[in-house]
Amino acid sequence: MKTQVLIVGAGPAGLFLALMLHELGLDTVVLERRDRAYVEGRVRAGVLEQITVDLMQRLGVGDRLAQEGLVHTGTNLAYEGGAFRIDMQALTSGSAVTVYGQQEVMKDLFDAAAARGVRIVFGADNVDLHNLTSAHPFVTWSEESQPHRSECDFVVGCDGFHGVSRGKIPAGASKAFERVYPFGWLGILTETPPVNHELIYCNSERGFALASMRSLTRSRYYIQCALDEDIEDWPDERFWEELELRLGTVGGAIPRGPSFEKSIAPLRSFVTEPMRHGRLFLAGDAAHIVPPTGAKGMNLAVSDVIMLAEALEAFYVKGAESGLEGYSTRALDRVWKAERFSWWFTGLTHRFPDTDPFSRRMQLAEIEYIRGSRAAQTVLAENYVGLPITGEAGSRWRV
Ligand code: RFL
Ligand code: PHB
Repeated sequence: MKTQVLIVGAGPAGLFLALMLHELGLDTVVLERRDRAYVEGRVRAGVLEQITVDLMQRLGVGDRLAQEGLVHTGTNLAYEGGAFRIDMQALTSGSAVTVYGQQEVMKDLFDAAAARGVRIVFGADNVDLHNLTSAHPFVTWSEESQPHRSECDFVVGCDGFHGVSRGKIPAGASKAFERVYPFGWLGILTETPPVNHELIYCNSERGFALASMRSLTRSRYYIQCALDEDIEDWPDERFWEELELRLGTVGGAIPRGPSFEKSIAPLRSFVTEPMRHGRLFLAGDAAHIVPPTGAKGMNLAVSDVIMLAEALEAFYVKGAESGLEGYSTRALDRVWKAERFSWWFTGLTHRFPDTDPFSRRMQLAEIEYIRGSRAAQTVLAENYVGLPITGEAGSRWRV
C-alpha cells in the first residue's frame, strides 16, 4: 500500500485531519486500533469552540450540529457566596461556544468519511512507524493477524495519550512537561433536563462540581472525587445527594433520573515538545493533555490539525516546507496558552488535599474579584471561547 499522509488514530484529531486532506485532494489512510462503535461510544467532550463549529461547517458535516447544537453565550461560576454569569458574548466580540457531544461529532465525521471514500482501517493492531527521519517513512500493522505495510510521505500521530506515536520520538529529541492532579472527575450521563440552561462550574467546600448537558433532555454532571474512588461505591442516589450538597440551591432543584453512563477520569496536564520528529507529526492528545475544566482538549486537537492541514497543503501545492518546519512552534504557542488556562481554572475551582484555610480564602477572594471585575471576566471569557489561531492558519476553515 502507498499513501501521501498516513494518520494513526481515528479520534477527532485523526478524522478531522483526514477529511480536510481529502478536501484538499490529498490521499490518506487512517489506522485505528478499535472499531467504530468503540470510538463513537466514548463519552467525552461536550463544548465546542467556534473554530470547531466552523470547521464542521466548512467540511460539510455541520447539518446536525446546526440543528441540534446548543449555542451558549454565557457560563456560570458558583461558590459559597452565590453564583454569577460570565457573559462571554458581551465580553468578547460576540463569541459563544456550542454544546454538542464528542460522540455526535464522531458520528458525523465517520458518516462523512464513509460517504466520501476516506480510507479508515479499523482493528489495526501492532501499529509501528519506521524510517521517520528519512524521506521515505513506512508504517506496519496487523489486521486479523495478517501483516500489512504502507509507504507514505508523512505520518501523523493522532493516537491519543496512550498511543504509539509519541514514543517513537527518541528521548533525547523531546522534552515532556507534566502535572498530575491529586483527584479525578466522576461523571454521569442522564436522560433528564439540565438543571440550568447554561453550564455551572462550582467551587464548593466539598470539592468541585460541574453541571453540563448534551441536549435539552440529556444532562452531564461531574463531581471531583478521590483518585482511588471505586465507582461501585457511587450508586446514583449517592451521586445526586453529593451533587446537591455541592451545587446548593444554585439553579434550583436538580431533576434526578437513572444514569446510563458513569465513569471516573483522572486529571492531568501534559505537553511534549516538539510536536514533530522528522516526517512524524503529533496532533491532539498524542502531544498534550489538559484537565477538562477548561473544555479545551478536543478543541486543541482541532486547532492542531487545522495548522497541520495548512502546512501540508503548502507543501503539496506550493512545494513550501516552511509550514511544516513551523508547525510545532505554532501549535505549541496555542497549546501552552490553553494549558495555562485549564491549569488556572482547575486551581480556582477544585479542592486540593493541601488546601489550607489561607489558600481557601485566596480561591474565594479570586472568585469574588472575578465577580466584580469586567477585566477579570474578560480574561476568563476570551480563553473559554478559545484563543484565535495566529497567522494565516485556519482562514480556509473559518466560516
Ligand atoms: P483520542 O480521542 O484519544 O483518539 C485517539 C485515537 O487513537 C486510537 N489509538 C490507536 N490507533 C492505532 N494504533 C494505536 N497504537 C493506537 N492508540 C490509540 C484510539 O483508539 C483513539 O480512537 O485523541 P484525539 O483525536 O487527539 O482527541 C482528543 C479528545 O478526544 C480529547 O482531548 C477530549 O475528549 C478531551 N475532553 C474535552 N475536550 C473538549 O474540547 N471539551 C470538553 O468539554 C472536554 N471534556 C474531555 C472532556 C475528556 C474527558 N475525558 C474522559 C478524558 C471530559 C472528559 C471527562
Ligand atoms: C461536558 O459536558 O462533558 C463538559 C463540559 C465542560 C467541561 C468539561 C466537560 O469543562
